[in-house]
Amino acid sequence: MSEPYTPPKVWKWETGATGGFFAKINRPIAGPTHEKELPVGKHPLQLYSLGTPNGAKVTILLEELLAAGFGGAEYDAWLIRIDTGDQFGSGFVEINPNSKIPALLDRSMDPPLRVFESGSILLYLADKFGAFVPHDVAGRAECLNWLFWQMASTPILGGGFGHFYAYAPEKYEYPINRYTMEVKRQLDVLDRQLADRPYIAGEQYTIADMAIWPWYGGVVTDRIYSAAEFLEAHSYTNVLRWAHHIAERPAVKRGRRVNTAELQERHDAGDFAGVGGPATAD
Ligand SMILES: N[C@@H](CCC(=O)N[C@@H](CS)C(=O)NCC(=O)O)C(=O)O
Repeated sequence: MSEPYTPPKVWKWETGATGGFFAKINRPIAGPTHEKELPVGKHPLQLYSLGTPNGAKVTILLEELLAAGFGGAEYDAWLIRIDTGDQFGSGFVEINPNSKIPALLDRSMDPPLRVFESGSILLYLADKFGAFVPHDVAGRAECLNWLFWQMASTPILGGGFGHFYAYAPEKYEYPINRYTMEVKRQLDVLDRQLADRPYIAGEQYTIADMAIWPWYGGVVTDRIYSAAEFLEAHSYTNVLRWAHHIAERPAVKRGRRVNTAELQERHDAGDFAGVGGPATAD
């Protein structure tokens, strides 16, 4: 157990007090810190993002849409460096008052439409192109059940477990135990769901898979948090089978690379050439 802490009557912001990896960007107030216009490219869809699991959800969907023949899904993806505070620039805050990637601007309409929150962006794009979300009422409801499950559950995985297991300046037993318990329960929820269906929402690959895979697929295949052994990831056999299967999709391979160190910006399919191999059609 760490030292007991008695909270003061009123919490005060002391820079650096939260410690850890995010100490220099965390702050208790919203709004912009500086003036900065966002760049605009040639396509109607402008994405401002970073290649984290939340960012990858959207670039995977955009690459899947393009692979499925929806040319209107062509997009410019601009890098938002959250470690240096790009998310607090005035232009970014205008399209996402919550200052978090990913954020999308659809310039195919006048005035341009802003979309923020990764789940909202996935649903917006899936509806816009009529793809990767089932058309029947029951199928759509099940897909959205799991999309919203991801949005609600993952803060426990990332902000809870991932923070205390991987990023906190010291290891504390209490939060690690608390969040490990819940993350293992979530992995078991997924494992049971995937026991008798190939994809999260049933027979069809949907935005629910695209939302869940970067996080939970990342944990079981040890891409994020280096916690696969700690969590006994090998025991979630259905999640592992699903995670490996989705990882093989060419659009997923492309989407994962966007806004990372190897491909900081993406403006057309040609940008993938020479980055982990050419951009092939699915
Ligand atoms: N619920 C949001 C979460 C987005 C989020 O947490 N983004 C992180 C990177 S993965 C971010 O931009 N962090 C910057 C910050 O907190 O200042 C979503 O799904 O879009």
